[in-house]
Amino acid sequence: MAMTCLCVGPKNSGKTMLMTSIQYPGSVNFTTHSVNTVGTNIYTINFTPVPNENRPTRKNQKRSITVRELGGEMAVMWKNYYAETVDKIIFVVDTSNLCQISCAGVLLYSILVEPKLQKAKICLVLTKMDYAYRQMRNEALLMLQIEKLKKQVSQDITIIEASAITMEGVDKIIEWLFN
Ligand SMILES: Nc1nc2c(ncn2[C@@H]2O[C@H](COP(=O)(O)OP(=O)(O)OP(=O)(O)O)[C@@H](O)[C@H]2O)c(=O)[nH]1
Ligand SMILES: [Mg+2]
Repeated sequence: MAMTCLCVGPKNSGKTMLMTSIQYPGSVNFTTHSVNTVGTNIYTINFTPVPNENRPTRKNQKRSITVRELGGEMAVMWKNYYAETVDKIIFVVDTSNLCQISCAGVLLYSILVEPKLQKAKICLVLTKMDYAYRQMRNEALLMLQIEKLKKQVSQDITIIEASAITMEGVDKIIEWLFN
């Protein structure tokens, strides 16, 4: 069965920019504008395995994954996309938005307790790390109450720092997607 991957997070947290920079490397820079996602966006992420003698590529290895972004504007409707078939969730948090981080933690918690999403793997992306006034990883994780949250939920949570502008973390997100 095809893998389903969702990309969620508060409005303006940077989902569209991040997914666009992953889909089309080099297409996003500091002059790029984005519009709020009304409804959902679909991204096709391709994976080109680097030839490696020690790690032969498997014949049936997935080369392309589709990710569906759910706009922050329609958070009340995200539930319609939750299903047992969702195996990966990218949750995007804006580290430059101090006011939004704690709310993002509550939003993340509400996803993690969703009965249909108990088997999903979670990638928590701390984005906009290119901003000088961002929260650092540890402060952001503290505000999100990650340690407390991890004790209460069953899912595997991978934390990646990223930026759509500098492409920091993009490789790690792709690796996580295809693993
Ligand atoms: N400096 C910087 N700005 C970013 C980055 N990612 C997004 N932005 C800016 O943040 C704003 C919102 O980005 P979007 O990617 O549209 O946010 P979104 O999460 O898709 O928002 P919704 O679709 O409304 O849920 C835009 O003005 C972007 O220019 C980043 O990595 N660095
Ligand atoms: Mg968007």
